[in-house]
Amino acid sequence: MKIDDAIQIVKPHLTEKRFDHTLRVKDTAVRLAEMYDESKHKAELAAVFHDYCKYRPLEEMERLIKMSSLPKDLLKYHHELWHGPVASILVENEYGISDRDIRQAIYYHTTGRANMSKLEMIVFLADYIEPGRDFPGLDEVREMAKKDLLLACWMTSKNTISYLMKKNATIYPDTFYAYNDLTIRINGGNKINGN
Ligand code: DGI
Ligand code: FE
Ligand code: FE
Repeated sequence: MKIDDAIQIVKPHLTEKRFDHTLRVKDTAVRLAEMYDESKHKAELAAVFHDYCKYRPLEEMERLIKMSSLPKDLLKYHHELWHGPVASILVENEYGISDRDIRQAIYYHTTGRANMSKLEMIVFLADYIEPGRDFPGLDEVREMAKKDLLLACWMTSKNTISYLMKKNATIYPDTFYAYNDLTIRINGGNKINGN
């Protein structure tokens, strides 16, 4: 699919603010893809569709989770976690985007997971560091994104878990799996001290 067509498809599904966020995630993902030698087109397409279902009615997402092969435990967790998995199904059903790498990057953009591919990490990180975001500690992650993709994703995952725990929110297993897996992958190179 051509990127301009993808942009026109998602636009009516998003608010103006969310659409602008999506375009910034796209540009950030392309930059990361260039830097880390990943397919620019896949990064761009996954980024354009990553929040495609952000504003779907909850009942519609709930129905799709129940009817599809998506894990039912999603329904026990916050509905904020549904839009990635739901979009990964709808982009295929509605627009024939069957590329597994792209669909996984859309699926896991909120939580991450163990064993993220380079493309998944790029979309996960681009969503967090795009220039419109303002989280505590973000500049440090932006700097790290220029040097080390794994470490930048690890910081993202750690910040997200800390933020959620401060709010007493429940944390979806994949969110923890992402953090643990990234820690193990990084510690193979002894970049963080821990146990
Ligand atoms: O869709 P965006 O706002 O661009 O960003 P996102 O999809 O990364 O995240 C949406 C929200 O989901 C964000 O406030 C962080 C939150 N989140 C991420 N992992 C978890 C989570 N919320 C809960 N409750 N549990 C998680 O594991
Ligand atoms: Fe999202
Ligand atoms: Fe997003």
